Amino acid sequence: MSEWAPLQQALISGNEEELCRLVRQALDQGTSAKDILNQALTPAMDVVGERMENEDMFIPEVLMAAKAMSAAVEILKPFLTADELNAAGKVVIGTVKGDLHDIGKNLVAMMMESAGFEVKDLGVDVAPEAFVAAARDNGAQLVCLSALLTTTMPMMQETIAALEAEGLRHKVKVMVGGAPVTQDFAASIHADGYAPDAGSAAKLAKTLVQ
Ligand code: B1M
Repeated sequence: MSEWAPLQQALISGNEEELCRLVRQALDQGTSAKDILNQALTPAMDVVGERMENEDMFIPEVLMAAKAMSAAVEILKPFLTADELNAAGKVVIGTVKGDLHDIGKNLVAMMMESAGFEVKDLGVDVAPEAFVAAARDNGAQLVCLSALLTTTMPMMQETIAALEAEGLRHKVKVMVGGAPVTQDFAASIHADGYAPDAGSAAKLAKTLVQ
């Protein structure tokens, strides 16, 4: 059994109190924050993502794991450099204009943060120009668009067009998702990627940003 197993089990089961206790204990024993993050927490969050994809874990359990991860990262933060914390890359995420659904988008943002991305969450009802400005100002490598309504899906295409018009399209990858969105739709609007759930979104983000 790996030395990290108790810590990883606490994270996967969303046991925030136990996870924080184990993280503090590991730090007290001289383990580096970087090792705790990279060797224990991040691989455990990958397991959460895979279980979510396979429907072995459900939304409330994933939210508890993500909340435990955030609490653990807060403990580690003072010991980590900015590069170690946000090593995976910079992401801008939001729900497209006209759409107020944010539960799934928040979950995707949490999973991306847990996977080591620096995430700028623009919220809901985000206009194409706001995505463009945020991508430019934050030096994002990835723009993530969420839509839950069939009537707001075309706004994804408009956002991609706005990135193109501003000359940013070749600098950023675009990922789309949300209940009505499909791989075919993503391909039809020339998005770089589509993910059906938050676990696979975080995994795909790593591939897209490489
Ligand atoms: Co709305 N709503 N809603 N709603 N709502 C749906 C989406 C609907 C399917 C319900 C129905 O009729 N059966 C329907 C859409 C029909 C359609 O377009 N075909 C609908 C409608 C019609 C509406 C209103 C128009 C109702 C009205 O006012 N007449 C209105 C629109 C408001 C607006 O947006 N302008 C409306 C309003 C609302 C509430 C405000 C009441 C509330 C939203 C609260 C909130 O988000 N803070 C709400 C809710 C809760 C829902 C349902 C019930 C649940 C959505 C949800 O949160 N799911 C929904 C029905 C349903 O889905 N069963 C419905 C849980 C969430 C974890 O899943 O968001 O799919 P989801 O996210 C998943 C994946 O899709 C994926 O990962 C997530 C986690 O695994 N994912 C991504 C999401 N974004 C991603 C981005 C990615 C990758 C993956 O990459 C970038």
